[in-house]
Amino acid sequence: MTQHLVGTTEKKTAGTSGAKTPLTLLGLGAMGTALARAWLAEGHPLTVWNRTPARAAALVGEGARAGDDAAEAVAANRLVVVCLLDDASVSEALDGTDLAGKDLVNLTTTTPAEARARARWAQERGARYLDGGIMAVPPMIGVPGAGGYILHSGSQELFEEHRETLGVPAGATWVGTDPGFAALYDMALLGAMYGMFAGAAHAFALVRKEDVDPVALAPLLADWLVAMAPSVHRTAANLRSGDYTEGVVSNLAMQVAGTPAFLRAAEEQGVSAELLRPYFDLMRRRLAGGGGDEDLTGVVDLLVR
Ligand code: FVH
Repeated sequence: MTQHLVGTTEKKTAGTSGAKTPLTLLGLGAMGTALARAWLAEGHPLTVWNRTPARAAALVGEGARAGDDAAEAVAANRLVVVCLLDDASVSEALDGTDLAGKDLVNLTTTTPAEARARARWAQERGARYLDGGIMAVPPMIGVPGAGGYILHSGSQELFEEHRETLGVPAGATWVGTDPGFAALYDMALLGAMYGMFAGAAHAFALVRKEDVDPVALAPLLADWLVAMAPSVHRTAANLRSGDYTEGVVSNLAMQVAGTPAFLRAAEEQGVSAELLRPYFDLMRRRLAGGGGDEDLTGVVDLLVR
């Protein structure tokens, strides 16, 4: 299976590339509305549809055309972007639409298996298909330099055909021909994000009953997380080489020896250690298996069933 990461397409300045591709967008939730505004701001003729029609009203005032129903909105343009709640809502919204000859880009968060099934489903209906995963929150959409990007997978040719349009809301990045890869990357990155949120929740809980202003802790916390984030490059290099002792800075034996202090500190502060404990258990299992000279890379293998 081909897997490539190609350069991100940053938002283009209006008027640099002639006529703008017209498109249809199904789904005007928080994210869909932000996407719609980005395309309208770049001058793309836009047809929108939402299950609750009232959500289209403001966008119509800003230049969008509202389809009477999903089928009519889909019929309006070759390029159809979908940004709905989940895979089930995509089934519901597209039921009864004619997708023959359409280029369907599904930015709804789904699992890799759902994305692959959706690609086959679209192909059976005569559509070309790209899956997508949005690595941004709505305020980052249409804001160059905000750090957001959108992962795409499926036909590279189709991606290239629509690269400019797809790159308007946030940088467009193609991650492989396997239509499940955008969802796979999305789940991996968002999963890591939730791990970070869990760690931050523990940190704030620890100081909650003390005379510590959470606003004073926040910049220290953010800077620390940013400082530690590059450790993923070492993990990745060790996973690739298979040598988990290479370049180790803080070995597992030392780190496991420190874990009881974290549990005692939580106890002292009247804080549940339920977010830390599962990770500490994995560290201890790896140590028991002989990984004392490694860093934390071995935990990855304990997770893979
Ligand atoms: N918002 C965010 O921070 C995240 C950032 C990362 C990517 N996600 C994903 O984007 C998808 C859409 O998210 P959203 O923020 O727009 O979500 P909501 O504001 O809750 O809007 C949901 C839209 O889905 C429509 N909808 C729900 N069920 C159905 C259905 N059965 N049939 C047709 N449409 C349906 C809903 O319509 P309505 O309630 O207004 O009638 C909204 O348009 C999502 O996959 C995130 O994971 C966002």
